[in-house]
Amino acid sequence: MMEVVKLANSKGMELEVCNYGATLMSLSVPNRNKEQVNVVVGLPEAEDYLDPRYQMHNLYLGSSVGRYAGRISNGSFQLEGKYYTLEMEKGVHLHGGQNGFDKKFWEVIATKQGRNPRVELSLLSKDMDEGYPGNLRVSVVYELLESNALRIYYTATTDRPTVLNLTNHAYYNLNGAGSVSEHYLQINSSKLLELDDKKVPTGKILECSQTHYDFLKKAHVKKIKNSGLDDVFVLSQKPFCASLTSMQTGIHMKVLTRQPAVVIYTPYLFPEMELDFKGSTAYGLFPAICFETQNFPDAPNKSHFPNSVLRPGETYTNETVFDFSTCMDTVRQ
Ligand code: G6D
Repeated sequence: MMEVVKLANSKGMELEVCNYGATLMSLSVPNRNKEQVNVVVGLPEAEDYLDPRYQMHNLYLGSSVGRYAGRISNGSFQLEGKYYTLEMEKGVHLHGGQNGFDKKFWEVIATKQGRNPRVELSLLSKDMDEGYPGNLRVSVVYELLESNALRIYYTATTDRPTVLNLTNHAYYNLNGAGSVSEHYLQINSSKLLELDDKKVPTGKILECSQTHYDFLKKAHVKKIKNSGLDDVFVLSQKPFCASLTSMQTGIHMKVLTRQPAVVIYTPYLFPEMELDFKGSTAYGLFPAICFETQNFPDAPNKSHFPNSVLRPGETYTNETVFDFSTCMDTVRQ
């Protein structure tokens, strides 16, 4: 049964979460003039996320993604001598499969209003759910800090060894509409994973300086040219991961995490003709950008990648903070 939880801190930050997919539906923060801007792309009502006209586009707007976020090659992996096969399309398993965590009804298990308001949702992913071994108990906490930050904290435990990689697939646009092409982007990474033609890691790690992906210094998102980003950046100087700034609204967002990588994804276009977005917002080319903090994709099949196996008695954690502030200098686009 669908449930929506709204939270607000004392500094003008508000969010809406629904239990379907433990989805972040909206996140509004004050701009330099203290007006609210919804910086997360979402749909008008929670029920819209069930609509086949939305689901057919596989956008994962604001969703919690798993059991394994990203791509797994050949839709299979071996674990403790056993061979597991997963749902796949064109030889690739993506984001936990057609019925991944983004399409499950999570349970709202706790809500706290007042200072640092938070909501906790929980899911039991049963043994062999979408082909993955182990009964996995997952939880996610969305928390609004009084410093105007959003903290997203995933934890999980299992009763049998399994592979696991969770992330949040929110799309950010600090103008609340239009395009992110003129946003300034900084990525605190000098290395990225080489991907094959199916966007699966080859196992090779490239220097960003060898590509046009070098965002160690802030640059406009439009520097990326037409192909956009859909890449895995290796994080070595943590916790600072990336930042995004809009000179139009003055909103600045810093992304902090201790995960091994961040997948940064800038879709070229949304299917605007078929979808109504929250607030009847219109987006343009390069409408938003995702910061999917996570382990390396396909780590279950690449022994030299960071460990992706969770065993009984261990707790998986993935904590990411999106820290918001405003910069007063106004450079009109
Ligand atoms: C595309 O390749 C991209 C993925 O990285 C993204 O998560 C998805 O669209 C929404 O498949």
